[in-house]
Amino acid sequence: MRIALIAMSGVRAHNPELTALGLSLPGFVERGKTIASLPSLGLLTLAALTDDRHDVEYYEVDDIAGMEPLPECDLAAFSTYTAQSKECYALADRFRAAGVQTVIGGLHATAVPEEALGHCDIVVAGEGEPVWRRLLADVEAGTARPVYRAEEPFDLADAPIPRYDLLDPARYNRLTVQTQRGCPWRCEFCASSILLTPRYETKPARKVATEIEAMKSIWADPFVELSDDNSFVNRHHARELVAAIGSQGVRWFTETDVSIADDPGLLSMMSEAGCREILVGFESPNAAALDGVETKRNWKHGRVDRYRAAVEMIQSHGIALNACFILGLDGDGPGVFDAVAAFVEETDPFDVQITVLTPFPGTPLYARLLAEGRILEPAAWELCTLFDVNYRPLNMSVEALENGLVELGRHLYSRASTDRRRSGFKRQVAAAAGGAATGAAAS
Ligand code: B12
Repeated sequence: MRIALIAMSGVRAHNPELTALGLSLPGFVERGKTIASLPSLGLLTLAALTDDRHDVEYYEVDDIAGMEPLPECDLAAFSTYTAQSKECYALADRFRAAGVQTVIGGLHATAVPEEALGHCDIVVAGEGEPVWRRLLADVEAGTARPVYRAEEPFDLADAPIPRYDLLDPARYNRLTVQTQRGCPWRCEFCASSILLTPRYETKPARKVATEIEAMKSIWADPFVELSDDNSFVNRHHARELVAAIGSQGVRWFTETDVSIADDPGLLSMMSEAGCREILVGFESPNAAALDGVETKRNWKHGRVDRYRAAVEMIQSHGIALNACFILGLDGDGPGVFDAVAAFVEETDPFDVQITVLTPFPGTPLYARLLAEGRILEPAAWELCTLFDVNYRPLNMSVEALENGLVELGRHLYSRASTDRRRSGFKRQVAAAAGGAATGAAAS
């Protein structure tokens, strides 16, 4: 069979003011450029599980959307998130009209498989690896079912090496590798891999090293982004993982939770192993807003007192921090914009990310806000960009949240604020190095 793998990549924002403003501000542009050009690791993974007798082509949506006629194939397989799901549906409709079988997978199809089925022949809900080979065999035999869903969580020890060789490395400024799935914390808003797997799963460290090696066969000195939700929950695995990545001599970035600041030994290892930046979801600097955000143990609420010290602890190891805040949480009012600005000014994280609370389908947040009659436009998935407001905040108006996001963005991503944070980071690194040197001299 000829299989076209189609990645609905790119970044999206509908709010015209934020789009116009955001795209011209230094802090936003830098991160925006970086994240806008990442390939679909899900599709590269499925490609690796595809028998050699099939022909596989990998496309980014921008390559294909304007193509007339569409590339010839027997099966068009799409991977999409929520924000681009409608664009994905429109493209799948075109393939179907041309007589091509279509399959859609990914986080959005997992959350609303029935909706996706309106635009394709087959939907894969949940992890792709356990069902992909069966699905291809059924398509060949003409017996494919409308929905495939893995029965058991996938064991990442069985993960194939993603087909990085299908990519043109010149198009990307980072490549991704995944070292774990799931997260023990159940944040109400989380629309990430906890929707795919109920367990916290880790990939054996040596396997991660092998995958990075494969990446290096197409790009000698890649910047590696771990496509993880929370890399270092299992501290034993974390140490093996960091050592394995370190053995590859690459620079890398990942996402983890604030408890990393409790482990200076691991931070030192990470720094030596090439970790350049980590992203941590602080969500809000206010305790009241964090109360109940993590639904299992109220974990984030219990950590807020240590947020300020955490920034310095992380950055003093030479690891830049991207501190993430969600604007419009139920426990926050209009004071949150100044509170975030003050937190950032006091602590100087290298990067800051501000987004608005976003009710993604399949999350407890979406179900709650829908039940409370607070979703403005149900199923307006194109607004699930993290920058567009599609719910009624509890303690401020929609306009106050939209304007607050834009104003805070204008402030935080201004050249002055960006330079200030970058100098603050350098100061923290230098102070720690000075302290270490003094300590060494004294001992
Ligand atoms: C890398 C990444 C990106 C890359 C994606 C590159 C790409 N082409 O896929 C880029 C930078 C383009 C990106 C963009 C955006 N992203 Co993003 N991104 C991530 C990130 C960090 C990792 C995702 C990843 O690689 N996972 C690993 C792979 C292996 O998992 P997977 O894709 O889910 O695939 C598995 C299954 O889903 C399934 N599967 C997936 N596709 C298919 C297809 C078929 C045919 C089959 C059978 C199976 C299958 O099988 C795979 C293996 O099991 C996550 C956060 C995180 N930590 O996970 C956010 C995340 C996915 N992004 C998010 C968001 C909101 C966005 C943006 C809207 C941001 C914006 N404003 O523009 C855009 C989305 C635009 C769009 N396309 O709709 C949300 C999505 C939530 C949601 N449910 O939609 C997440 C979860 C982060 C968050 N804050 O919540 N992102």
